[in-house]
Amino acid sequence: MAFELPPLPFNTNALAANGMCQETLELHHGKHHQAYVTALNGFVEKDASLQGKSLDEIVTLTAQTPGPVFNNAGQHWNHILFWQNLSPTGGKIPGALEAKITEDLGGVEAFKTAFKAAATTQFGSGWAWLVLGKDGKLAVTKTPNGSNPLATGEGKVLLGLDVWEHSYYLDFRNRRPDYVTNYLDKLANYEFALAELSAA
Ligand code: MN3
Repeated sequence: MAFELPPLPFNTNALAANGMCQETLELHHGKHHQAYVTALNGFVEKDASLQGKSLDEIVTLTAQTPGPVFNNAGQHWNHILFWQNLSPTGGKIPGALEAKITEDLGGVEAFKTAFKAAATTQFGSGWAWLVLGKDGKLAVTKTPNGSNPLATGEGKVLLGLDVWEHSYYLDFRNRRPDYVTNYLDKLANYEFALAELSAA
């Protein structure tokens, strides 16, 4: 069973008023994410040891020797998460999540400061994450390129922000910090993060 590009959970113009335009979503989902899926399927087709494995299994299996299979599997995994954690009504932190953020990270402002620092200091391409660590506490982290907290064993992902240039260049040009701030204030689906936290 080949891997498939999941549909976006909103229309491609649904985030335009919140700082992510239709063209960004069409290219990012329809071209970039699709390319990772196509490449991954090509590798699986040629490698019997990968056939029948779940995406999580492939990411975990290839994490120790990162190469093209890991990069494309990781990016497929990351983008599946990414679309779910964007919302046209994003930016509002539910009370139960805010309480956990305050307890573990020192408050919403401290969380946003830490997340912005992770996202803007990730040199080159990569991702910033809010994870529930194995110690049961929230943590902010970052990974390069196609890696993620599943690969690094850093815990369960609640939010992940793509900081590859293709995710923000049409909307924010070179201003990655503005893209990150906009994401935290207007796009981040904190309801999704809370649902993931509650299911953990
Ligand atoms: Mn991307």
